[in-house]
Amino acid sequence: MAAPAAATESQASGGTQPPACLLVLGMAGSGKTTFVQRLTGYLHSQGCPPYVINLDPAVHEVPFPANIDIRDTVKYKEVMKQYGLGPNGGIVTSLNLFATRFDQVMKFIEKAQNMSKYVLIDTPGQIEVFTWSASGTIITEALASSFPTIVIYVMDTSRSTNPVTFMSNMLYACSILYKTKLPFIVVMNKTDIIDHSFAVEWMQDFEAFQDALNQETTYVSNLTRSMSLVLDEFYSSLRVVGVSAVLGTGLEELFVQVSSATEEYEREYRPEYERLKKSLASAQSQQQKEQLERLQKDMGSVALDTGIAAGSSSPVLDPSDLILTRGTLDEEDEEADSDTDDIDHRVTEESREEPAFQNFMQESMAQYWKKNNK
Ligand SMILES: Nc1nc2c(ncn2[C@@H]2O[C@H](COP(=O)(O)OP(=O)(O)O)[C@@H](O)[C@H]2O)c(=O)[nH]1
Ligand SMILES: [Mg+2]
Repeated sequence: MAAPAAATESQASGGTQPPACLLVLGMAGSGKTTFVQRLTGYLHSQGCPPYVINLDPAVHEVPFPANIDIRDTVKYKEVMKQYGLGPNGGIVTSLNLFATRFDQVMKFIEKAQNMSKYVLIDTPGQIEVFTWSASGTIITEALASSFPTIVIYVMDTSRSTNPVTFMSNMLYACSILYKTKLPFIVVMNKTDIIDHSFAVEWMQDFEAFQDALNQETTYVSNLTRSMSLVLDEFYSSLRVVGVSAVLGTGLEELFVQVSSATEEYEREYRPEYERLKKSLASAQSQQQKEQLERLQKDMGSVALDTGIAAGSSSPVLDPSDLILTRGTLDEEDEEADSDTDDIDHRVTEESREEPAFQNFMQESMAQYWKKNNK
């Protein structure tokens, strides 16, 4: 019962404790969405309802009640069509558009902090869309500079029983840890299929992992052997929890780890962020501004060419305002969209991006004016 305990502790300590943001990352199919769904249900049952954010623009159905859903803001299929992008480009661009207005999301989280002790954030299916994109960095840094933010790396235990696969997954986890530099929990999911004890043993006992590797004869295993030495330090401080998102097992243990990760944030990250805030405030905001400007320029420079005077009293400020307010555009049927998979995106995406976006902006703007001038 760590969740309510954590909640009670913070209430007892007087002032409002900022909510802990759990950023759920993991390979496609590892069970992130199912995990967030299960966690949401669990926290509700503990009388500690979380604030839930869906950042996957391409998910068909969100199986949990999302307080903020990127799909309400950016229609990824529309973005695909208007930019002439394939599915991956559409997802990345949608997240970029959303990230330009993440300040608004931050305000919502701040408002909700008296009601929710936890903010759960589900991310796009393909992990690299978030972990290796400018928008993922902007979102992570925005969260981590204000709230205790913990990375929850979900892995599919049943697909990691091969020592080489396991190691690749762990290297990926390690790279995310070093990139985000945030408190980190590895959730070994799908323990209803296979218990995660084999993985824990591999992490704690170097010999056991070597024995497993010895069954492998490929050249890859030699590389893995030397790399596993490197990973030893990573393993030694790693929080690992076995969970079944489907059955809901392991969640109490998870919240014990979340409490300890939150403490780690307060102890090690918060002072660092405060120090950074003070000494680098201007430099940092300048850099963020530049990043945002670059993003906005990449996607929305055309908005400046539409003939609206700079000093105009128009409420339209930038492309993402339009995205946020343009309402629902026509839904397209599945068959028509799937044709775009045949396009060679490397050739077409960049060349089409600007004119397509220009059309998109003009259409959106027209709709926006119509709506607002009624
Ligand atoms: N057996 C089992 N299957 C799971 C578990 N968690 C997720 N899944 C399944 O794994 C698949 C991918 O899950 P999803 O949550 O969509 O993964 P995501 O792409 O990471 O969001 C779905 O078919 C889920 O039903 C689990 O704990 N046990
Ligand atoms: Mg998902």
